[in-house]
Amino acid sequence: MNSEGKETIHHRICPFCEACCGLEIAVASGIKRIRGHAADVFSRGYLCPKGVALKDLHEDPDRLRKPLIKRDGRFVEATWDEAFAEIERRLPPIIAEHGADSVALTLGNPIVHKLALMLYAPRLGRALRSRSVFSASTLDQMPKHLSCGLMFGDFLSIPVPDIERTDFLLMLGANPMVSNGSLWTVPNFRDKAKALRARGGRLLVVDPRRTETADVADEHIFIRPGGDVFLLLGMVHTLFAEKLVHLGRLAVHVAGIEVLERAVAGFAPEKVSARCGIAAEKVRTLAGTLAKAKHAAVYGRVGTCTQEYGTLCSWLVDVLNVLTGHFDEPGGAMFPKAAALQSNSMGNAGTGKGIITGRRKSRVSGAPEVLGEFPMSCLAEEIQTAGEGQVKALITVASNAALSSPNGQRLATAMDQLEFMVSMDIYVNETSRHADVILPGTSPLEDSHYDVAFSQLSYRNHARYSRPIFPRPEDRPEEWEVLLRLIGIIQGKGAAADINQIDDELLMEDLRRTAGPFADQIFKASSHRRGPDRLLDLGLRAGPYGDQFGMKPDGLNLDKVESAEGGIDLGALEPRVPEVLRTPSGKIELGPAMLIDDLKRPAADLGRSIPELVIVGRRQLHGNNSWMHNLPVLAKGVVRCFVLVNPKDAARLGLEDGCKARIAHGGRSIEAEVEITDEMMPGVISLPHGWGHDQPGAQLEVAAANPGANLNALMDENRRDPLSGNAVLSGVEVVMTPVATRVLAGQAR
Ligand SMILES: Nc1nc2c(c(=O)[nH]1)N[C@H]1C(S)=C(S)[C@@H](COP(=O)(O)OP(=O)(O)OC[C@H]3O[C@@H](n4cnc5c(=O)[nH]c(N)nc54)[C@H](O)[C@@H]3O)O[C@H]1N2
Ligand SMILES: Nc1nc2c(c(=O)[nH]1)N[C@H]1C(S)=C(S)[C@@H](COP(=O)(O)OP(=O)(O)OC[C@H]3O[C@@H](n4cnc5c(=O)[nH]c(N)nc54)[C@H](O)[C@@H]3O)O[C@H]1N2
Ligand code: SF4
Ligand SMILES: [Mo]
Repeated sequence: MNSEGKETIHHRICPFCEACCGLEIAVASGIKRIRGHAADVFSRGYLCPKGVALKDLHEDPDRLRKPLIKRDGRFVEATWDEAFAEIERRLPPIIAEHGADSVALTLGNPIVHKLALMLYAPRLGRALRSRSVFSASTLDQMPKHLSCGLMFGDFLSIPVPDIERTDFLLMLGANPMVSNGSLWTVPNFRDKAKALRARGGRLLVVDPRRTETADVADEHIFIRPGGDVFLLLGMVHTLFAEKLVHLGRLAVHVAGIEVLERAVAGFAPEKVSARCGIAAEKVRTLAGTLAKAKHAAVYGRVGTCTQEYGTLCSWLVDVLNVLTGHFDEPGGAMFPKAAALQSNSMGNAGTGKGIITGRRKSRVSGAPEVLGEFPMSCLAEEIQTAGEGQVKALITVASNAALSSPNGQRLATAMDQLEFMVSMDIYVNETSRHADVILPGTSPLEDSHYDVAFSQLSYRNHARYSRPIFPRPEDRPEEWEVLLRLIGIIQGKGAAADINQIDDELLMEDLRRTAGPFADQIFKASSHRRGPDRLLDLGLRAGPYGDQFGMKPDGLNLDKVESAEGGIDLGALEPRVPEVLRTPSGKIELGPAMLIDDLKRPAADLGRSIPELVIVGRRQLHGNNSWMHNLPVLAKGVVRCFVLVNPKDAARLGLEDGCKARIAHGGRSIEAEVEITDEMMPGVISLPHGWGHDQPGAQLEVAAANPGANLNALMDENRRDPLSGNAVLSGVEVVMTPVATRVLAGQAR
């Protein structure tokens, strides 16, 4: 820890995005400097502007340090004991009267970026035993979980491009130059793309916007929003029609190829061309280039998931990888093998139970459960519709659903109809302002960290751990301790229950299930650690590189990972088929019945007319979804919530650069400033999500000064991919009209 005045250097993995950069933080009675950690084995010194903003987050006066309780409509500061007492007073009676399902849980994106939340939020879910669980996954990547679950047998068996060895990377609906990668942990994409091209490889981007990533690519192709399924089907069709299918080593590990070939028969390039906006010949060329490349990978992300055919797109991306012989091969799409807690390296290798979805249907819309959750976009109706199982109380954990989910206004109204709401959050923001009790999280610099999720999605295998940099104020519990307190209350043990005992009990339950007769022995093995660190140590020791509790003395444990400054490199990705598979057949399922059946929808949709104007989203380097607009270093002097419009559309609609325009859909509208640019495909406009910080009662001083427009105010809560429940957040038809022709001359953007 830092001693007053004297500068000390610390290392911390950045908690903000999936790139998981190693940071070097200089401390001398406060944070002096943040830069990339050059000796980090994984990110090698890279960082983006958000990494530097960790200082502003740590010091943000709006970041909550004390619990808040709402009294007579106003938040007042409370002690932790008072806050838990209030929860104990109000939550259990609701469960007693209306049952566990009446308490909903929403889980937000930052959970995966905090070890304590990642490992203990699921424990809260299990203790609650409510079916009313909702998360950011159904606003983001549930289609990929589902397609991978069906193909490979585990929701978390998600392949990533082996970028350092590939010759051809085909990227759809992703902009890693800004997002820094997603479901693919790949810090410093720019240099990796540069290296790919320098060795003669090619990067091709398919996106309705000529993005920052398209700018560093060899080629960019515009696609009609929501048209990816048609492009991908046309490519698969071509592979079969032109006899370009080459399974290679995987031939004996693949099932369902005949059913797949039959199912795509109606999607010849000529048939799909109009719906994706790409010439038939181009569709064929793309398939041919992919098939002929020595090492290639197809990668699709947010743009391919947040649309009505999300699961089909996610599936077809990997179908293309498999059919062209690039799957599970160096330079292709490969499975990482994480050091700790990766589900597909546990249990029997090569076969398993596969996945099940739809064990329950949501009460109001009948949406199927996937990965134990219902679609986030169903939450409002579950609160507002009376009847058995109606949601009466809500616990949010690092979730800003009121801004991040479609038609958040309806959800905000619904939140005010709840009998009780608790938010675990670091701000009073658009969501937590509706809560009765807010339980603040710690600063990332006050807790330890290890990327359990992202090491399962990394371009290279590695193990890296960060210690806390600053001591936590004594009266402030860590977030896993807060979760255990809530568990104690839900279990009827009360707010004052011994959380260490609860923690031990929960761990023993897990160990009895996973380690059987060795449970007691393993329990003792990591008794020198507490909480998430203990779970992590056990995960590392039992993992594929682990010391196996002494049986492999050279193997990993947390002591070893902790003492390796800059982390431990575990090498390039290696082929994992068939060991990685957990399907009942022990094969890669190319034609799962659920997906083949769903092809009826695009087949019926081939002739749909193209709307005049649709809206898509985008991300911005200086923010992170909805919650980093309050950090001065990122907000400095710039207005960024612009709607991008193609010049042809601007002329047709009478829009001038810098003017304000109204964008309307479904009887709702927002206003945003226009930037005219040919980087947009004609007929498509783009607005970033996560803005709209003008809600009364939020305490976000910096963000409120430049609130921006909320894209999700336009989105429909009823539009989903029916298989995964993922919200449709892209390609929504809108009407756009100028509000004022006032040109904001000279304004900085
Ligand atoms: N239209 C449109 N909507 C989208 C998207 C889109 O592309 N277009 N993208 C979607 C995607 S990919 C995602 S992941 C979701 C995200 O959806 P959410 O997870 O709901 O949203 P975030 O904006 O990430 O908000 C995170 C919340 O966690 C809080 N928080 C931050 N750090 C901590 C912490 O350390 N502890 C605690 N307890 N709380 C913390 C923040 O204050 C904030 O309230 O948004 C989705 N919404
Ligand atoms: N700076 C920054 N980094 C972030 C975040 C952030 O908010 N800011 N958010 C983080 C989160 S939670 C996530 S999930 C990741 C997401 O990371 P990415 O998946 O890279 O997401 P985006 O940058 O939104 O890129 C999505 C692209 O899809 C395009 N698109 C929209 N509709 C379609 C379509 O129908 N088809 C195709 N082919 N393309 C389409 C959009 O124009 C956009 O360029 O980023 C993470 N990193
Ligand atoms: S790229 Fe992501 S992980 Fe790296 S510094 Fe930026 S926000 Fe942090
Ligand atoms: Mo996300």
